[in-house]
Amino acid sequence: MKERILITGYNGELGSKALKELSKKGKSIIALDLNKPKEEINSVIYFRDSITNYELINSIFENYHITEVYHFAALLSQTASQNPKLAHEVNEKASKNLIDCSYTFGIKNNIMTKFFFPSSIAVYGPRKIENASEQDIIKPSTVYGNNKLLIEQYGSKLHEKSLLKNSGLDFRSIRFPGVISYDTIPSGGTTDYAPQMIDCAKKGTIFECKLTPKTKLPFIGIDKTIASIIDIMNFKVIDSKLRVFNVEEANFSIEQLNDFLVGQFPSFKIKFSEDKNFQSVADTWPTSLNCEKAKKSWNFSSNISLEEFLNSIISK
Ligand code: AKB
Repeated sequence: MKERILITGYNGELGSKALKELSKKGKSIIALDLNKPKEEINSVIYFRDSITNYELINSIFENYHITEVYHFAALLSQTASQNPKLAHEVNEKASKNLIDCSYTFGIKNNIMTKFFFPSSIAVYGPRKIENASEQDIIKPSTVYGNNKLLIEQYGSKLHEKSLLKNSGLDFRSIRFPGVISYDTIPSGGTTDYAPQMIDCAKKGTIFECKLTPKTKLPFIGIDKTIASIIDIMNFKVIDSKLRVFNVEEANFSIEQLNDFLVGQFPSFKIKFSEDKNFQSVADTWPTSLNCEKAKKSWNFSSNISLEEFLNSIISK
């Protein structure tokens, strides 16, 4: 069957770069976002609507015979905390509908519809742990973390059911740490401080930090993020009961990032003014991730030092 991809949230930090990368592979792409494209790619069919428009979603599956889904449309942690009802509609109900459509049309077309779901370190909690593996105690303390965990479990269960039928859903998910882009400054997330700090250092403006200096979290660069998404979806089969995998390139505290930036931009200044809404979330997320399962199941690898990682980000 002709490969047809559906990408939701194609204007976002991950969606926009995944769309660009996938369009280079000559795949037939249907792209959905609330906003119109910042730059149109000729071969892509665009829809401007919400993923909560179930009639539209179902018609896209019906009319375009979708074989792969990359689902990036979501509210991030801080936005979700401020809008729990909307987070439930978008991050949970609409995501479930997309998974159900993938499963139903997979069975109808006798294929396993590949489904990529970007999960998050937000599923961890309530204690801050080091070297967290996928099975570590998971009791999210945020709306967003509960949203993400629910969809991880929903997709994994439907994947197992599909294996028995040899058709339906092939669910694949990566639990992302903070993502650092060099050309997009995210908002609405708890880990946004890292790209925001780097942006302020480059621009010579003071950065007001909502977290304490010792706060330590894991991160990944956008290039490795997109490469990981393409890699995990390129595998014909991922022979693993586990369907959700950790990835990380570096982990560091805010004072480590500040020391590095001052070394590169001596005039850079940071002002700490703790925000409980941010600190209470960061204090439940792991300081670092164990990525052995991703290495074993789909060859994820990262052996970059903190210095090399940060230099690669600021040099872009
Ligand atoms: C956030 O900070 O909300 C996201 C995430 C780690 O999932 N960047």
